[in-house]
Amino acid sequence: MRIFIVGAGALGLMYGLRLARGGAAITFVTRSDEQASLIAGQGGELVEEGEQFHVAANAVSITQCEALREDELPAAGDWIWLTVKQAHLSDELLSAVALLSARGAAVLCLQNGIGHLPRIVGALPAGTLVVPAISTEGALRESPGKVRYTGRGNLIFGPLHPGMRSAEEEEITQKMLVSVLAEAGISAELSNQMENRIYEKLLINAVINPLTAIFGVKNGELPLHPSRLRLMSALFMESRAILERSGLSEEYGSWEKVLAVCEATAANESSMLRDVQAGRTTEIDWINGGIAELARAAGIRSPLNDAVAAMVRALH
Ligand code: KPL
Repeated sequence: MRIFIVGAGALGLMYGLRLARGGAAITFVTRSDEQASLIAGQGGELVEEGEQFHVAANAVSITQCEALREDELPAAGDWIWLTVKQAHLSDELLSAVALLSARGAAVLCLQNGIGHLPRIVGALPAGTLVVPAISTEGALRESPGKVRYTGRGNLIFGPLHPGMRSAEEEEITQKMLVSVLAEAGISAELSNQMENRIYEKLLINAVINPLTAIFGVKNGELPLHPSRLRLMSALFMESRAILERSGLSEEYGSWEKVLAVCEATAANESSMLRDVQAGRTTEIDWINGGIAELARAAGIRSPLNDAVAAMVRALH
């Protein structure tokens, strides 16, 4: 099984280098030609538990995909991991993924927020196995070829809607990936509750990400101040009510879970705070903007989600 990692940001680089180190056949498909030549020429650096590992890997850029030979392209049984952020899911990038998936490879989607899956499915060849995933692992990219693995977590994936292939074939494809991941020491879980998992992650991101970005604090600092805690709680209640109307089950997405994530990632800056600090586009439109969309579709109001979305947009 070959794995093509589209996007070599923090998450893509962290998974790709850990997998390559574990012996998996990895090709990075980067957004820039420069990053592809850097990784292909010098390999990547993975910092894990205070140790630094040099890892060799193949790399091409999305514009170079068209020049790949038939035998270099992914085929049935291979995987394409889409690790770019929502803002980078451009038409150009999706055309490259369509080319890569034309011979039957499955596509794993690791985006935060909602709204991207129908777009991805629509851009890929009919019948492509598109699998949503969420990651609770921590990674910090220190340079285009170097990543620090900052927090052990889990990769959870599974079918969202029955695909065009048989359920049995889909299950085998996904179980094979779990075993390749296990060989590289990556803990993965197959779930048939992906809608709940995606909404639960969305709820956590909808509370922690905009508020850490607005207040400029680390995840662990957010609940420490009483007025910030009240704001967190109000944003949680509004978001939870909207997501429940959209199908979130009671067992997923509790207030305790949000606080537990703040504690488990206490020393981290949220991805949204990092984006704001680096002057990058944030994922606000797909997180709180996505919840506001769901609210509109259900005919309910979302004043706090609208407010934090407007404030975060004003920050960049
Ligand atoms: O997923 C995250 C993010 O920063 O985007 C959390 C869970 C908030 C951890 O930082």
